[in-house]
Amino acid sequence: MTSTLGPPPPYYENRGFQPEPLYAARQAAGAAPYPQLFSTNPPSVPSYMPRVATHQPSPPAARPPRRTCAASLRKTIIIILSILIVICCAIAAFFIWYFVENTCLSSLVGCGSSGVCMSPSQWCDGVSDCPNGEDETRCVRLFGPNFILEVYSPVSNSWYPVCHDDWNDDYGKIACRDMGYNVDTYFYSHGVPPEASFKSYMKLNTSAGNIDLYKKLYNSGSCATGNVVSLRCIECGLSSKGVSTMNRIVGGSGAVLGQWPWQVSLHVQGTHVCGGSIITHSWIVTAAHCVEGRLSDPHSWRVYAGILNQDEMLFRSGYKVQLIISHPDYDTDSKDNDVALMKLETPLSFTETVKPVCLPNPGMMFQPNQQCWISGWGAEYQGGKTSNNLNYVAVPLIERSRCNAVFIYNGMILPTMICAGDLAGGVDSCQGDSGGPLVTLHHSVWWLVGDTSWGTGCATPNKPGVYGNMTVFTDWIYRNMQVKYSELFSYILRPHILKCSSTLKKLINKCDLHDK
Ligand code: 4AZ
Repeated sequence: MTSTLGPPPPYYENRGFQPEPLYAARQAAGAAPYPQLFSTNPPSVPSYMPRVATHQPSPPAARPPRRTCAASLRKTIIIILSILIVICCAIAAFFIWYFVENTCLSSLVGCGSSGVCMSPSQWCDGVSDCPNGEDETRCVRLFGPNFILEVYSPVSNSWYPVCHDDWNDDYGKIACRDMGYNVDTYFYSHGVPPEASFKSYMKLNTSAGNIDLYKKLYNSGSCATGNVVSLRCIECGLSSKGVSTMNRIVGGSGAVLGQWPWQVSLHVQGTHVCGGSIITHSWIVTAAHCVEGRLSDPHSWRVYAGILNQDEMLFRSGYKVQLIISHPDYDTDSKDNDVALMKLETPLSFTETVKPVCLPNPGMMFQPNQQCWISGWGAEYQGGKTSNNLNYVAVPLIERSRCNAVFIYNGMILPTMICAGDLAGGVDSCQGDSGGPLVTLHHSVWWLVGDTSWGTGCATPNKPGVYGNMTVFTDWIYRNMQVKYSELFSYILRPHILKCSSTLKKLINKCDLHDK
C-alpha cells in the first residue's frame, strides 16, 4: 500500500492531468519545489508539480493538441529539408572534387589518368614531366598500313598527319628515335597522297631556326604538295620466300630458310624453351610466361636466329641477353598481358635469313577469319617433344566474342588476347611454340599480330590457340625500347629486378627531372 503521510516519490510531470497547463509553466526556474498549499490562485483540481528540487528549468508547457501536431509536422519538414540539403551538398562536393581531380584548366593538358596537369609547352620537350611519362611517349606515331607519320597535339588531344612540304630524312630520323628506334635502322620518308581527306596537318616552320622538331611543327589547314609523310623507321616485314598454303607446329609444314626470318629460338641450358620474334637489331618480343620466376634472369638465356634445326644450334653460341622486361601487368593465372621484351647484348646483323617483322600500327584492323601464320619448334602433337625443324601453319583469326562462347573459352579471352586456329581442330600451336610469332601479310608487309600464349591442349576441336594481342602492346613496346629506360635498366639497375619496373620507371622519370 502506498503511504499518504510521507512525501510522495519524486516525479517531474504528468501533463495529461493539467487542466490549466500554463499555470505550472509560469513557475520560475528554481521556484518553490513544493506546491503552495494555500495558493492565492488555487487550481481547481490537483496540480501535479514536481515535488523534488531539480534545479532544472521548468519543462515546456504542454500545448493544445493541434499546435503540437503542427509543430511536429514543421519539425519533420525541417529535418527532411536538412537531410536533402546535406545530400545535395555532398553530391555537389563530389562533382567539384571529380572535376578538379580529373580535368585540367583549359590551358593545361592532363597526364593520362593520373590527374596531373601540364602546360602544352612541356609536352614532347624531351623532359619527362608526367608521373608515367605520357608527355614524352605520345608525341609521334605511325598510323595504318602505309606508316603515315602523325604528331600528337596536346591542345586539341588529336593526332595530325605531317605535311611532306620541307620534310627531309633528318626530321624522319628524329621522329624514329623518339619512337624508340635506333637511327641506324632508319629506312625512308616518302611523300604519299593521304588516304582520307585531312582538314588539318602539321607543317614545318623551316624559318624557326635550329630548334626541336616538335616546336617547329604547327597546325595548318593546307599542305602545298598535298602529300603526307610515310615514315619507315626500320625495313621490316619482308620475307624472301613465299608461303605455301599447303600445310603439314601441329598439322603444319617444315619451313625453309628465310621464310620466317624474324623467328628466333630461345634456349636455357642448351634446350629450346620458347620462341620469339625479332623487331629490331637488339630487341626480341616473346611471352611473359616464358620469362617467369628464375627464368627472368637474362643470363639464363641464349637467342638463336637464322637457323632452322635445333641440332645445329647446339654447335653455335647464340646471342646473350642483356635485359628482360616483362609486361608489368602480366597475370600468371589469366595470362593477361602475356608479353615480354628481351634486349640482346650484341645486336643482330640482318641478312636474308635474319630480319625483323613489323609491329602493327594503330589504325590497322585485323579482320575475323583473316589468314595468319604461326611458326615454331613446338610439339607436333599434344604431349609430344619439341620439333627439331622449324614448322609453320596457316591459322585464321577468330572473333573474340566467338572465342569467348561458353563452349569455346567461356569468357577467358581478354582484350589483350586474340584467338586463331580452326574450331574443327587439326592445326594449332603447341608446347614449345610459346612466345613465337602469329603473323599476317598485308600490303606486301608481314605484321606481328600476336605472340603464342596459351590454349587448352593442342589442335583440340573448339579449343583454338590464344595469342597476345600485339596491337594492344605496341605503345608499351615502343616506350620500353626508348633508350633512356633500357640504358638505365641495363647499366644502373640489376636487370632481373625488372618485375617491379613500373614503380622504378616512375622513379627514373623523377630522376630525369632532377638531373636537368
Ligand atoms: C605451350 O605450352 C602452349 N594450343 C602453346 C600453345 C598452345 C598450348 C600450349 C595452344 O607453350
